[in-house]
Amino acid sequence: ELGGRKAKVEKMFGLMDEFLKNDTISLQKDILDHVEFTVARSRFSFDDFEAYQALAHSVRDRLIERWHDTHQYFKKKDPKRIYFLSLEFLMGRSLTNSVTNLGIQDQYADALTQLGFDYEVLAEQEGDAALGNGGLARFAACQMDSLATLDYPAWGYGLRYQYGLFRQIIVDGFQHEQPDFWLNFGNPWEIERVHVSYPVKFYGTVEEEVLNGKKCKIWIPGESVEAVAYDNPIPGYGTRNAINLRLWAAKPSDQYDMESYTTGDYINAIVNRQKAETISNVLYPDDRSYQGKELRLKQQYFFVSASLQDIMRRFKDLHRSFDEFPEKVALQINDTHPSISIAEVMRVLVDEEHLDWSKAWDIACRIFSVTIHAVQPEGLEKIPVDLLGSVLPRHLEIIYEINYRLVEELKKSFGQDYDKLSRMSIIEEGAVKSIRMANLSLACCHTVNGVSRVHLETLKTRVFKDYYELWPQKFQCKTNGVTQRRWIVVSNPSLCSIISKWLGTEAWIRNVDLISGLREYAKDPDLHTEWKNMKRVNKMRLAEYIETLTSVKVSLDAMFNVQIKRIHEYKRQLLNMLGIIHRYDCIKNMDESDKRRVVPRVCIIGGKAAPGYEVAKKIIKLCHAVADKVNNDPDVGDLLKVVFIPDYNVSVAELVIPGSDLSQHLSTAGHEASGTGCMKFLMNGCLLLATADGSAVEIAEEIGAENMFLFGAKVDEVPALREKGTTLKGSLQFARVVRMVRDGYFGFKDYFKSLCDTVEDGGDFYLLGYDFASYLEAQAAADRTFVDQEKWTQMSILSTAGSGKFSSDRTIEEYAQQSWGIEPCKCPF
Ligand code: NTF
Repeated sequence: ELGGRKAKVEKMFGLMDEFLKNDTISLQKDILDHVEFTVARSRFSFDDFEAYQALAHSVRDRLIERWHDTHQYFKKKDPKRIYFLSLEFLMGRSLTNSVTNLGIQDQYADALTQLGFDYEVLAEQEGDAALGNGGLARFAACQMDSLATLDYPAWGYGLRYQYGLFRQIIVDGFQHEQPDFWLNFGNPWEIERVHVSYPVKFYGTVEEEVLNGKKCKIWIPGESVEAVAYDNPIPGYGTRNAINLRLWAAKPSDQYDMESYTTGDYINAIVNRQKAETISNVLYPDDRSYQGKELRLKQQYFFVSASLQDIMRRFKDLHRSFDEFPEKVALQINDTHPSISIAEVMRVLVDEEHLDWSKAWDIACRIFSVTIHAVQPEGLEKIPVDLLGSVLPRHLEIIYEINYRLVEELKKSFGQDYDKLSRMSIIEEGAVKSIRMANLSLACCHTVNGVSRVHLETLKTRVFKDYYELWPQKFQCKTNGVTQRRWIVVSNPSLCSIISKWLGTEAWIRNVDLISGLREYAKDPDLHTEWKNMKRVNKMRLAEYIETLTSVKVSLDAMFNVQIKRIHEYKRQLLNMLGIIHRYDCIKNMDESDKRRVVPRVCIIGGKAAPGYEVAKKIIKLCHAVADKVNNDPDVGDLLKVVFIPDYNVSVAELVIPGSDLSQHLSTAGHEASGTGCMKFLMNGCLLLATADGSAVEIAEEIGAENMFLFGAKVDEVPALREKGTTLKGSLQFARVVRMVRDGYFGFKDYFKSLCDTVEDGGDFYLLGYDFASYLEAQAAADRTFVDQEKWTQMSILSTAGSGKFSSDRTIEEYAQQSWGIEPCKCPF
């Protein structure tokens, strides 16, 4: 038998080429084959989109090859694996990133040119995979790139939403949301695994049963939905490793609702079955609060349950006893969203594997670590007890048991300090009794990570103070990072060549510490010339894009001043707008000779507001109202232009960031957990104008505070300033610009009234009034520096040179060593 099988395998190998070939002719042949057999178009007539599809499939073949080899190798070596659970991944486009990481971009570009196509034009055909809202989700994507590049045995697990983050369209200056039909034209980057599927159960009751003389609980679920795997290979750079991002889609289950078939209501039975699919239908578009939605809870449990079944199956293939589980498995919970996995692991170990509670708990405590991405307690999810009890009745019992034991333990430390006990409890008593998912994570995880030093401090001293005092060793700082592959190599190829040329090596693409070697040349006139040319070409590309989208023509000599991120009150896009209004007001009051000294500016703003977030939506409208007035004012001309870029997403960022001179990060100190956008700008040599918040504090340490424009209240000043409340008055300048908006200078007087109220009338929670003067001063400093182009370019070079620390490669190394205890496992070439 064995001999027969071996012969078959040998025959198969003989039939296959050893590896797919990457010479120009082979690539062309592959692309044409895909045109004809995958896309099913004639190879004599196909358009750019079809060419993109064929190209993507030929890249996908190469990815699959590596991905198979990597998994074969992982299986053979059986290292400890990290499983990264995240409800959101913001991957953006895959083509250019994959081709770069595979190292065959030039070959593809040649192959396409010879076929009469342009690689860059085809790359533009791809839509973004936007299965996430903002920072948290994009950071997850950067981490996947670093995990693959650094050869870590890692898996990502998440949800395959049918509709990703909404598309933003602007009508008369107002945001409208439209569904993101990202799968309508197929997705060449995923592999549907119909045979990898698991049932996920909901609702029902819990019953008691006696097994081997012991009482046990069993869950009799009321509904079952099938989770089907869609695999997305993630290639590393400069390695053969390609890891897997496995996203689950909900499908009706075979066992589901058999009852209705027998009642004869065939049509309704089918329609009801289809409802199962709604679980993975749509991403929640609000990134800060999602309290108490049944569908949200079902999404969380759905992906967690399927992932854990998959992980346990893989473990059990090779191991008999769960004693070894913590040696083979590390589970990372990305924010509190997947914390139900703690209860699920306990349920499986206790109810299905029949381990003792204390043994199961010990295992759970050794496998889980969590990263918190929010600062405000509102960002931490709470689930009403009634809801959890109805959707996952057994999990609610388990959480009660965890909490009972936790409180017993806390009593040993804190006696009868009931205030403290109730703050630390997983159950929140109150009008709506709820489960605090963060506390569930704190009780179990061996590590609780903050995403910057300032953020960790906030977690320790405010958000989780009680827990920190009890378990200080659990709290760790893992400052975020971003991948230089996507954010320099792919999105700014000219900068990439300059860096490699001046460092004399491309090694920085895998080892970004080397980038500090640029410091040595920060004053070199030849480097300055190359640097300025690079910036100008990138600005030109951005200017064309702006003109196509908004019909606004902008001057390349102006300073491109950018703020792109989700619209939030704490991120203070309104401060930016008020600053712009101030600048406009000044220009209006200048004579011609003063005007000659004004540094021309193009102010670029982009970002989405959560659909129900009224204040954020008003800020978007204000941008448009101000832009309308300013851009059409002949007194102003090229001295000031205001541009709102609609539908901000990852690929827009890839275009905007390399073309920016100055970027703005204006959060009220203590509110931005880290910020990762600033790191992308930093890498691209854009100067930062920022508050001393989140990672900006660490950036200042790396590049020197003199190389950026810092302003505003410091983290520890904010609480006292708020205390002063009503007695705090912004400057006269502040009052004047707010008055302009109030008086309808930009129209829409009634509509903007409530927006103005947020920063006046004793409110101003985010301290715009207080910070305004210092903000204007920082802007003025930026103007003065911009006039001195040598100085500006030097600061720009020093920004890139000091960005090494902010690579997600460094972040991942820290996680691997300090939280997960995993080692690289490099697939041999
Ligand atoms: C974000 N959080 C934080 O607001 C950012 O400061 C941070 O850089 C990123 O996470 C990544 O850590 C979120 O996106 C969320 F979802 F929590 F609101």
